[in-house]
Amino acid sequence: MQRPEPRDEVEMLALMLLIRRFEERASQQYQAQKIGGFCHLYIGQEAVVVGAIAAVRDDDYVITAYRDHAHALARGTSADACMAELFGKETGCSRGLGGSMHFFDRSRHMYGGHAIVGAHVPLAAGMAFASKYRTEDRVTLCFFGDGAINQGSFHEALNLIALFKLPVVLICENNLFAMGTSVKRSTSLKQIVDRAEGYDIPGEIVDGMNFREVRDKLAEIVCSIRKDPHPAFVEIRTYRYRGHSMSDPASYRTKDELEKYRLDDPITRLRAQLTREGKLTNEKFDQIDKHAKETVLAAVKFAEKSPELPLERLYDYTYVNSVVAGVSPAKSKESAADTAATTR
Ligand SMILES: Cc1ncc(C[n+]2csc(CCOP(=O)(O)OP(=O)(O)O)c2C)c(N)n1
Repeated sequence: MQRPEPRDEVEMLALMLLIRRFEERASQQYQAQKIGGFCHLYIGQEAVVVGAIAAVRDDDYVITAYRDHAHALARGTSADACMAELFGKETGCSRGLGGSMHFFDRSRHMYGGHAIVGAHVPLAAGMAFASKYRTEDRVTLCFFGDGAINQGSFHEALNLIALFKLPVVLICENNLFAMGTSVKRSTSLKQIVDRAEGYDIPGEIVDGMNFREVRDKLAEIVCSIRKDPHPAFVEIRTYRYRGHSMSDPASYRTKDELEKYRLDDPITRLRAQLTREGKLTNEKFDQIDKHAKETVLAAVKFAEKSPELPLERLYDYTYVNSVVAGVSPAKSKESAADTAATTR
């Protein structure tokens, strides 16, 4: 089985920068009250999703929890559609109905954005079951936080995933905290990866601040899954620089701890590696960064200008083909056709 062509590392650095600048701008717009509801930022964790996405094909499946802006951006959803979703606008990737925690882009095989901790792991099992049943060689990447590994749904799903030898990479983004609770206080294991052993799923620990390590380990695992479907578990050790959500001052950790991880920043690290190897100059880096900042600013303008979804369409897309099945008689014909088109 051939691995996909390695993705250009400067492009991957640009993607990490786009995510970082997007999140910084989202934070600012949240504080300006342009964004409602919850908002969880991914700053510090960029190498995890970009490394993983660099290791798979565009038609592989991706599903994640609520810290999901980066997963959509890494999959190729535009900054415009992502920002508009945060603003609750019709042009958003979930038509403004999902908000920060429910990004979705079926055309890029990004299946959410799920707010209930651990609840999407069974969905990943179903997606992987479907691809195995159809004898497709797709792999499902299921991202979740360290807080998910003690949920019942996680255990039930892992049992079935192992039993049916489903082609899933279970990616635990271990950023050391579930809200304000340290993993040491919530989990009886010395290391999270040992959870996989209980289900006879092979597991590995990966340095999530190192893009190359994430990409190479994931590429190896994905290649082996395509040859012979089976699950794998990776505990990717990372760190979120900001609080759990916008309202969290993160007073449960020390400045020294934060500083230690900032010094190991995944973007700075990849930049240094590429510069050392003569693949990147300071000028090129500045140019990439400028482009990322401009893209995100343009996305804010796009989101501001975009219309809100009309109130009468609030319940659209709640159930598959609900209008067609006559569940929601209040909907217009136009809306019904739209629903049918999007749910097919
Ligand atoms: C079933 C359930 N219980 C509690 C919550 C409240 N809650 C929201 S986020 C969160 C912490 C999850 O942390 P983790 O899985 O480590 O993800 P991270 O925030 O670190 O990305 C909790 C407990 C929830 N959303 N769902």
